[in-house]
Amino acid sequence: MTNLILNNSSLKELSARVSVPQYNRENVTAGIVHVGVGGFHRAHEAMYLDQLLHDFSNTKWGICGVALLSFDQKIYNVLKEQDGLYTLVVKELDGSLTKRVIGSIVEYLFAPDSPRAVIEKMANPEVKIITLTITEGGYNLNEATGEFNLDNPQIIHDSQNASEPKTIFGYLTQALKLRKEQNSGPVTILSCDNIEGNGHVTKKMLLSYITFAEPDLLNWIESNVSFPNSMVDRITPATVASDIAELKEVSGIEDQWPVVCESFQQWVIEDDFIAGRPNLESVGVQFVKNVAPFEKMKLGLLNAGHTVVGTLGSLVGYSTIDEAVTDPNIGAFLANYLDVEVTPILRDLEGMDLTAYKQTLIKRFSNIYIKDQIDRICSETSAKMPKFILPTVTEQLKSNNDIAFASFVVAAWAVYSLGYNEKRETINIKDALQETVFEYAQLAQSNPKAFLDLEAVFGSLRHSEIFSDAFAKAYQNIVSFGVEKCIIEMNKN
Ligand code: CS2
Repeated sequence: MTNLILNNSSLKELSARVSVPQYNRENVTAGIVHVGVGGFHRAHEAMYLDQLLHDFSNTKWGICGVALLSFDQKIYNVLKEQDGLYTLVVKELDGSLTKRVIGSIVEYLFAPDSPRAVIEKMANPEVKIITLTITEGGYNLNEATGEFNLDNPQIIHDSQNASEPKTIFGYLTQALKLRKEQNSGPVTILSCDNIEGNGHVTKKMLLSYITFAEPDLLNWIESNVSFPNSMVDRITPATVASDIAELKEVSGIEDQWPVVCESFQQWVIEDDFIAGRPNLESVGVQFVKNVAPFEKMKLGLLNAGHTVVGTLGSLVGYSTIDEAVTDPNIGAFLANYLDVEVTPILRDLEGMDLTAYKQTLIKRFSNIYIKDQIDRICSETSAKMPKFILPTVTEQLKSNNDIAFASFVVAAWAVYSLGYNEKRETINIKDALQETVFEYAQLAQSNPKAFLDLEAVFGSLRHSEIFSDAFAKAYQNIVSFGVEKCIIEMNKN
């Protein structure tokens, strides 16, 4: 078998080895602009649209990917070289896998090189939807006030350099302004990040910026832009060198950046697309009136569950989620946390089978073929805590319910943030607030509660005596006895 470099010209020959797009990519135009073409987008939205494009009447729903940050240079270069093509390797729980070349990304722009091209693309009348995966921390929300952070230097930059923005808010504002000026028509902005009420948050944050930077645009937006909420789900670890090597060895495909993911996939969206939308229900997307119950369940159980297993697993010295969750003590801790502290706040969600969801989620975490990196899960924990774990604590406190497991995880994060696991090995921390978190983690060594003064994460929760006592107790226990002994004790109760 000869090796073939993945691009448009090798597709035909590759079709004998893997499934490839059967539609004519040259006929496909970009009705969607997507910002943040990471692994998750490529395993999820781009995959759904690829499937949709196989119904040949859908040619206007291709994707134009946008790389917003200089950090994205590498993926941009790769996708450019590969004509937007990449291989999606889906791994089942039993280890069987399917490989498929995805063709829905038909254009790609690198914003730092050509901000104008991105603004014009977003304002193109053919574009009906702008989708975002800009991460939980990307919305510039001040957790302490619940408001848009106007002090962020990048936001100030954008307000003073309108034609060369750096943030998503600067880009969207200029694009909407241009849409209004050139009569491009309405557009939907769809957030695909793991945030409760992600559409509401996007709208609130964008309007705050616009009120500050381009107030004349507000009326137009009110009647020309919609912001549906959505819930997205598919576990997608970071691609590693062995994924690339394996694909080459087994299938002879030279793909510089394939994506590996689990087979589970879910996308639930509120049907509020002001400029029309593709017929995504035909490929399994659920359209609902209210996405809140789905989102609450997923963030509270799955994403929070990841943070629990990742933080404890990292301190103990594991490197993947499957290793950590199959450690019986961590596995039992996770099950207890979900049953005792999360399930009570979800009990009123109509039509949700929580027991089945929890069982499936533990199976998904345990998938030994996925090897989801704890480093990935623990990246940006300062943004994930307030979205995944702390809302549960707040709700549990309102009903005087248990918060011991959650407080323990927060305490474990404080210890983790010192940068060493319990084997005294360095932890590879990746967090936009890393330096600040480290300072508070150091203070916590002599006064644990000082960690909770990290206002950007804990907001007003730091004033709760019950929470801070539970946190301090957990912190002392971890330092004195180590994670494992503590969780064995906690699991007994
Ligand atoms: C993870 C998510 O980043 C995280 O902490 O929980 O990336 C998770 O894998 C996805 O949301 C799954 O849908």
